Amino acid sequence: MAKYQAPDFFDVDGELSEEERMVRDAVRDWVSDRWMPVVEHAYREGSFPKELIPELAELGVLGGNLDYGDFPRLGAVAYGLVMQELERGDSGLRSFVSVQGALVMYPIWRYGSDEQKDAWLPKLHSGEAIGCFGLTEPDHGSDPGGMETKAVRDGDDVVLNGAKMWITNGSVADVAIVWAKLDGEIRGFVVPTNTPGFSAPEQRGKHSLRASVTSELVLQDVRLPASAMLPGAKGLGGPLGCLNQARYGIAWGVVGAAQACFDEVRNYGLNRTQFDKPLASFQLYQAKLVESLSEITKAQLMNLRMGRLKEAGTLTPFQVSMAKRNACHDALEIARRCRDQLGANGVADEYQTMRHMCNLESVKTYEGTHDIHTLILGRQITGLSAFS
Ligand code: TGC
Ligand code: FAD
Repeated sequence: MAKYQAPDFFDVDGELSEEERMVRDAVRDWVSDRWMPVVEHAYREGSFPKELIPELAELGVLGGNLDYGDFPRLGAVAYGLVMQELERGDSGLRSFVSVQGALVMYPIWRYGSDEQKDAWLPKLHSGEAIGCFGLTEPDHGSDPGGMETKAVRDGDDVVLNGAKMWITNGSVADVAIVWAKLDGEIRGFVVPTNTPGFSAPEQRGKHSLRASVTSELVLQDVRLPASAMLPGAKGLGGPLGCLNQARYGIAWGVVGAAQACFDEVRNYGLNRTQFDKPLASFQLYQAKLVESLSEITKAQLMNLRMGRLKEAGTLTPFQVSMAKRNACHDALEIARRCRDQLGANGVADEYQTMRHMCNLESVKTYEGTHDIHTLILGRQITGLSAFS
């Protein structure tokens, strides 16, 4: 495989601090050296290479942006670059880190008690514990407000009953953040997965995101002390506040996947000959490369601006929706175009493009589908809701 050359047509690099470049390069090198040799095997097997978790933790990327203890406190742009480099390796790798940081550590950090923070954040940062985030249910995906999972008070305890579906890391998690209605109000619960009544059967048979564990969560009379509830989260705004963090990471991440496809196809076009000339010498082939690089560049620039707004504390959820929607759509189109440019080789696992293409179908779907972000933005632009 040719050495990876990240496309950067508008010199985004020149806008980064030395520290941001160092963080980016450390993750880029780790992905090249440690992840790329194992990813195809993991994807074929349908498993996440858990043995690499300590190395990920060593890189400081698990919740590394949170202001807690001796965490590295990565800035928003540095954190985004980490996501970009991880997803260059595979969306499943970025998903693992996103869920752990943005969907498990973030809610504990933002909404949790000091006891919850001290019990879980250090272990999750060091990779000693793995977490998952249970919002989606079999009958409530885009409309999580309709969830049926219930919490009922019983003396000093709460008892949870219900089911979650499509939960990343579910079967390998030590702790689950479970969202459930208590007296009709959505609340978050920190559930150790060894609690009696909790189970997480793995969902097999995915054509996408195969190097990532996806599971149901089944909660049957799961009894917890009332202190397991996140005190600072009340209503749908609780989980949605976490999704803002994860969607931010996805907008950056999918650029990495698109960059990987582009890099692969540019090399391929320069090296494969048809009609006695390199493929890359044909106008149609070049037009496709230009289209892909233009879309990558636009997404890179939007992400950089988004990151700077986040650092300034002025980023809105609507800006995050636009970036997530735009980047996922474009990355998937780029992956499909690149797959076409590889001809028959594009369906072989010797090349990575089709793996990215299949993954991006999930990434476009989770954390709010393309259409849901369209409706979120449509409501923001017009003041009129088209959800129902
Ligand atoms: P709506 O009336 O809009 O809002 C209800 C309350 O929530 C507040 N809110 C937000 N707060 C923070 N951030 C946001 N982005 C927020 N959006 C809304 C809102 O202010 C309101 O608060 P309050 O105090 O007034 O009650 O609610 P709605 O029911 O009309 O619809 C909301 C809708 C459709 C936009 C939302 O439900 C949505 O985003 N649906 C998509 C669901 C989704 O994204 N699920 C993701 C599951 S997790 C996942 O996929 C992980 S993949 C991980 C991986 O592997 O990487
Ligand atoms: P639905 O909501 O049933 O939507 C189906 C289609 O209808 C979509 O095209 C949608 O855009 C469209 N639609 C829905 N409502 C409207 C409307 N009002 N107007 C017009 N069109 C509409 N969830 C978690 O909680 N935690 C996780 O860790 C997690 N990981 C995931 C990992 C993978 C690999 C996948 C695929 C999903 C994961 N999810 C997770 C679930 C994900 O967030 C949901 O799949 C997503 O929110 C969409 O919900 P749904 O699949 O039920 O689709």
